Amino acid sequence: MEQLNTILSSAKKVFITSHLKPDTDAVSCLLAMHYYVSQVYPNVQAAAYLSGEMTDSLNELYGFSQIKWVADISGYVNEYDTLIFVDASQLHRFTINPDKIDLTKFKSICFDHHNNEPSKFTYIVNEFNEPSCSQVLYKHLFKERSDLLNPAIGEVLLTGIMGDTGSLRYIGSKTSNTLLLVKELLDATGLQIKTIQEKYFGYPVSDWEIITALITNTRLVSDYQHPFLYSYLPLEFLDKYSTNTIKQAKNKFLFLVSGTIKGYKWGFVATPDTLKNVNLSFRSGPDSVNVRLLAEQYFNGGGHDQTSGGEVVLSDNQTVEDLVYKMESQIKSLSDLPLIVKTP
Ligand SMILES: [Mn+2]
Repeated sequence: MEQLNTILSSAKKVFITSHLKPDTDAVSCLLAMHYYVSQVYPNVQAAAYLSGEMTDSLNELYGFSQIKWVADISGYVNEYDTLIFVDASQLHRFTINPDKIDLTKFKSICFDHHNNEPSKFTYIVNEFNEPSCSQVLYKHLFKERSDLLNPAIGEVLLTGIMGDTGSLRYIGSKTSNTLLLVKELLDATGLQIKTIQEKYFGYPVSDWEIITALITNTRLVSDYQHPFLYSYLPLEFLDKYSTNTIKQAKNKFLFLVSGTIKGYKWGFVATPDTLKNVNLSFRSGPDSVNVRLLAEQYFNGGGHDQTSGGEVVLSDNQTVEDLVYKMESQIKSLSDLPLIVKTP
């Protein structure tokens, strides 16, 4: 912390950013860091940048309107003497042109929670056992500075934590300390989890239209040793929605159904990416099918044991519905495969 203070005390212009395709935790960390630098070092000129398209579902977060959304950050950093990176720790996660940013020319600071080989920053805090970067920032920068904590910034941090923990659903014994930090933030903000859920994680109408179609198209397959469910969207959805909108809505659907239908521990969703390419998302639970191996071996993909993805090219005149029927019988023909995830 002393080193951090030394760097920021001598800084004049500070550039703060987070990773490409910023998720909720990334945006929250960016805003919390920007607020921290502005409050603690009032003589520093601090700016918050993100590469890519604006994600306006978070626009009620404190400081959101100050974010500069640019095509890529690499064209902007050279006006600054100090760079701060949050919620990732490899330069290529922040810019599509990592070779255009020479970290040795700057003082650089990084806060992260991903387990990977980091780029060379002047100062780095990477706590990869923590489920969100927002809580890493809270612990290091705000916890002991109650003067800096107010309802607005508490809401920013809480929203980031909820973003990376499935609104606290993924917290287990290894990460239960998060709940103590959440308690402190709830006490500081006077907020309720449900209020944040509605404010920042609610469904836009487009999501809802896609989700209802996915629910309607859901099939439960019970005549297999590992019962599963699946759903799909027909190609026509590409006429109405961008692939990005489809992806976001599909993720919300997967979050809704994963593990919620008794007896059906795993499944997949097929959504069109283009008129030819169909994207597959697999989800599984403990003691069920290892969907990483399934995707690797049969569906041109990979990922994690309980969350994976794949891709299939449609043959001429084949519909997505035809494809998922074919997948159903293909999966049912797989009898004795080492595909089970063991409970950790
Ligand atoms: Mn994160």
